[in-house]
Amino acid sequence: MTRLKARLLEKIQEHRPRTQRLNKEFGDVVIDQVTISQALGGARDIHALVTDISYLDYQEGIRFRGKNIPETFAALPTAPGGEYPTVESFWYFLLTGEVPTKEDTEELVADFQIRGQVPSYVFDVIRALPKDSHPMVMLSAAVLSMQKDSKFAAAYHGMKKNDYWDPMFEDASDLVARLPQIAAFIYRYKYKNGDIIAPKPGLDMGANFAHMMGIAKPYDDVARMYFILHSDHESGNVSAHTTHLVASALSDAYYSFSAGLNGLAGPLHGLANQEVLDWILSFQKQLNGAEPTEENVKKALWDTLNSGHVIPGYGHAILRKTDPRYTAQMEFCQKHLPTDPLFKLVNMIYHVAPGVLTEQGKTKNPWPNVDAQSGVIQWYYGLREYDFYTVLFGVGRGLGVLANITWDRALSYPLERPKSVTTAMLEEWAAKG
Ligand code: AMX
Repeated sequence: MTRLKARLLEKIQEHRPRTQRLNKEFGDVVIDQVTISQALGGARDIHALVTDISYLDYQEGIRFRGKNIPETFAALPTAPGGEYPTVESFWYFLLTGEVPTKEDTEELVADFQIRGQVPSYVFDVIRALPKDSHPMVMLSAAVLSMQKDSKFAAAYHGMKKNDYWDPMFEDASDLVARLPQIAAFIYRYKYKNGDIIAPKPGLDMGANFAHMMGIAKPYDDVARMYFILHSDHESGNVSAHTTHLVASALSDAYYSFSAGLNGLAGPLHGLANQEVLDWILSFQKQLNGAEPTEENVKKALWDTLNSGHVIPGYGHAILRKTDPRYTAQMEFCQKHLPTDPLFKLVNMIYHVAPGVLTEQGKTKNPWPNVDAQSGVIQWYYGLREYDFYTVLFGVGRGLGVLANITWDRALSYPLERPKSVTTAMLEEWAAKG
């Protein structure tokens, strides 16, 4: 058993009595009420999910295991020769809530090299798809194709409920370790004439991803930062919730995460990073060589709103301020690409868009989310095929949602099954006031 798995088991054993006691002794305590608007409005903000892996505060933004983004980056061991933590150490942290030692991390990096070997049939599945399939289709199909080797599915009939977490952890770890190679394969297959770069033994996940993508330093740090920032945003967002919901039927990690990726591929969720770049490029095209100014940015934003579209990269279902994931990436840009014209334009949009959205008066949050800033960095380092950006989000999101479903099985969270009502029932309740 690896050090991570042994520590995770201790953590699970420590935690189980807390959940069991709450359920048994305090099960009737009311924690929320549901309004008609919430029932009709996408269950927005109903407190009905439990996760300890991350928590999203309306004002402050995300905390991973109690630490905000700067604290997370500062606490975890940095990769050799890099400025950001290894993704492996973050995986340990998400699963256990503890900062790993150097030995823990080294063992995990080595473990991921073994787990990370992608079966060759996965590449056959990707190649069998039409080449103009969206890269998210390729990623989701590749993940799903590995279901036949699920350790959870194989062990299910002979297992006790208390042991479900074990093969779920194994599947989750295998998946997390394989995602970067699958993503890099999709990129090089689709956009680089199939000139695939094999993984290099001995590198951590960020460095290996940069290597397989064929992008030089500091892209290893970009990858580490990107995967960590996109990992988790508590469990109610579409990709996390879908993964959790599907896993609640005791579907294994492959079925569950593939479903979560399909939700991430929606333009209101993870596809927004692609939409942001698309918006910026069509705006630049309209300028026809003229300099962007606050006036023409403002006009373009209003044109988007007036044509009935959303401004991608702005707004959030829960957050009510600038997303700290946006800020973390902006700080990276200020350090590494301060004079880049695209970064300057994104900054200009940041100065103008919140005012425009406030004036329009519809959105509850006029501030930028993670997707408003992320594409600029990728563009700068030469990754300009922006329909690939959501795949990067997906690799990162795997860390959070797969840690979550491992804990779902550890704590025996049951089948999820909220109750529907009819419109007539809502009308009856409305009449009663
Ligand atoms: N541009 C224009 N209108 C917006 C808007 C934006 N960026 N954000 C919200 N609105 C509108 C909504 O469409 C809604 O209009 P409606 O009443 O006509 O339906 C109204 O404002 C109220 O919405 P809200 O309560 O503020 O937001 P929400 O919880 O319904 O939706 C989100 C949240 C993210 C889907 C929305 O802000 C949006 O569409 N943003 C643009 C897409 C985007 O950036 N998505 C990425 C989010 C982060 C992520 O998951 N990766």
